[in-house]
Amino acid sequence: MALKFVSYKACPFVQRVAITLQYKDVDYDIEYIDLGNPPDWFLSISPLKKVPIMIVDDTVIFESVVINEYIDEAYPPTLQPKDLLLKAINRSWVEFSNNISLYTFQLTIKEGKIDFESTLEELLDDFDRVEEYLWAEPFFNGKQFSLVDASYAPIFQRLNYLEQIYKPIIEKDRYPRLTNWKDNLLSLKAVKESTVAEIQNLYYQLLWTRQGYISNYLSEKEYGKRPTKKLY
Ligand SMILES: N[C@@H](CCC(=O)N[C@@H](CS)C(=O)NCC(=O)O)C(=O)O
Repeated sequence: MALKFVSYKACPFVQRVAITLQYKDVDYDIEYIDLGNPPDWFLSISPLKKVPIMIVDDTVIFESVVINEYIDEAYPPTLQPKDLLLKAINRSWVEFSNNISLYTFQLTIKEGKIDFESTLEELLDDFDRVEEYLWAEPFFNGKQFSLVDASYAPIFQRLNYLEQIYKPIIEKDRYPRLTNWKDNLLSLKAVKESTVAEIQNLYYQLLWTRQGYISNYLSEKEYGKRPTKKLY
């Protein structure tokens, strides 16, 4: 089975699939595209015009959650719990991560301080829910790494980058279990090797390109004259 993974370097949805591939040590080819100027071949095969897509032999699958479940089942042993109810709960929290991922993205585009801070509050409220649920360590289900872990790690990585220019976001006093979980995930080899090496700089470049409120925490000296706002 040949896997061709179509990606964008800074995409958190791409990264959650890359983490699963890395963790399972699966062989794959990767092609990065420029989402600001997507190639025609990509537009013609990606139903939502979004990355990631995975081309399995000649078949295209899309949506990161679905791709991750496919990889998980096609390359055993599974990273999902055997117990059906626990597996459903895992899926629920993966779904919940999509919401958090959206807030994390919105933090990069909100223009004013008030909008930025209210998005941050919504994100923190979601993290309160996760903190209430978390019961295991080092990973979401305990010793066994899972697709839930793969889904949250890209979010934690980006928030970690934001914290380095802004101020603490996931504070240990409010989120003791979440903080441990985040640290355990960010130190994992499969997570570290799931992006291009220059991801942190690329992420800051993207903040600069998007020109949201948070870009005020980057300096013109380093990133050049303020550009016209773009998403990618
Ligand atoms: N629900 C999708 C979301 C994927 C997504 O939003 N990808 C972004 C890049 S991070 C994208 O391709 N955006 C292009 C566009 O919206 O035109 C998934 O989980 O795969």
